[in-house]
Amino acid sequence: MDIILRDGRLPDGRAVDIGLDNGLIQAVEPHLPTSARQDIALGGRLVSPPFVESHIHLDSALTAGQPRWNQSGTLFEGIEIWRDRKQSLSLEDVKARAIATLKLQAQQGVLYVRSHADVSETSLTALRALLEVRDAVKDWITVQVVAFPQDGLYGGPKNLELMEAALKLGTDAVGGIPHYEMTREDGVESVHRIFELAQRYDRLIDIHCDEIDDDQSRFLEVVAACAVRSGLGSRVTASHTTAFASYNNAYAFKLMGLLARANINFIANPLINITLQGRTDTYPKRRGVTRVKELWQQGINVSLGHDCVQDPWYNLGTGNMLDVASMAVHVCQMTGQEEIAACYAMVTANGAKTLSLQDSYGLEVGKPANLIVLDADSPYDAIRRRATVTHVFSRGKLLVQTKPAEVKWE
Ligand code: 17E
Ligand code: FE2
Repeated sequence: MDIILRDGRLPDGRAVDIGLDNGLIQAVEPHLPTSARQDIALGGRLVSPPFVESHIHLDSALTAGQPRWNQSGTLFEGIEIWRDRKQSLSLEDVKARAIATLKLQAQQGVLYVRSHADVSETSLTALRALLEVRDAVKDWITVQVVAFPQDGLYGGPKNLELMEAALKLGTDAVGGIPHYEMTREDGVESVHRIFELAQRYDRLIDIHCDEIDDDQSRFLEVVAACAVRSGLGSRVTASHTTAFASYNNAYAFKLMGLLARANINFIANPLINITLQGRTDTYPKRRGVTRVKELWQQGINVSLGHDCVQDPWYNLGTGNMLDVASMAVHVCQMTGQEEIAACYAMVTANGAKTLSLQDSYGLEVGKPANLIVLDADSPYDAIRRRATVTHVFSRGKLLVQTKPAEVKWE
């Protein structure tokens, strides 16, 4: 055996030794009698599958304040600032920021990332750069790229053409933004077009859907209906869906039935949407995060994303998925023990399911040897203290180590 991790604790509480060899998990047992080239004593610490960042915009990461800061704190001012910033993109600029962000994520235990790439920019620089990055980093982190028409599929005369060119360049998924199209009809039409493209090019779907406080923004039902009719189901993801938090309960109840039938994935981005939404409210002020707890109670797959690390929409962000899980626990009022465990699953296994990577993800014999060790004894403890990820193993090798902070009282 190449590496044995001794006396670790799995998220479900089981105490185990884990053996890694040949890039795969070879053994997960209460006690491994064999010896290894490298023996690492975990002392009962949490050993977990890696974090999954199911929703981030790597093309705009680390641009906060360029060319100006978002004063209103709204999605719409963010889109305007980005429209200016993206005029000066170069491959080098996007690649450098994306790789710096991926390193920040990986050192905090993220080994799977789905990034949106804005394709409403005539040279497709953001997209080309992220496709190059996806390839350059594949030996240590898995990246999926979504072709995302930030200015709307019908917001400009060239946007549809650009989307198709992006798919030909090899993106993993088709994206969309129906609530930002000029009319409701354009929004509906964009969803139909996205499904058509996904089927023609055999790609996943991940749509920014109803990211607005308008209780009349109802593109989620269109996405769900298309998922049912096309049979694409679990290959489809609805991101943000913040308007769902503003729907009246009678409609929400009816919609929930359709969603369960559609079998689509949801991604909530609680860090950013708790700050972006509710900006036109006085008091009471809405939280603007989708109905995470109720979706989870229905057995629907929900994962969580950071969305942004220091960009025109959110000038904070650390890349740490425990920050995201902690914010979900608070905003979605998921403070029960099972609910906190569910929020941990939303930044790990549920994220893998959203990315359609569940077959190669998890701490089971025969799976790729991607795993992390945390300075915590349970997912609850990890979220509560935003525990340090002490070891990150990727493709069977130790990739990064971090020492927890040491406190010394005099
Ligand atoms: N673009 C968008 O439409 N929505 C967001 N939350 C971000 C970019 C970050
Ligand atoms: Fe987003």
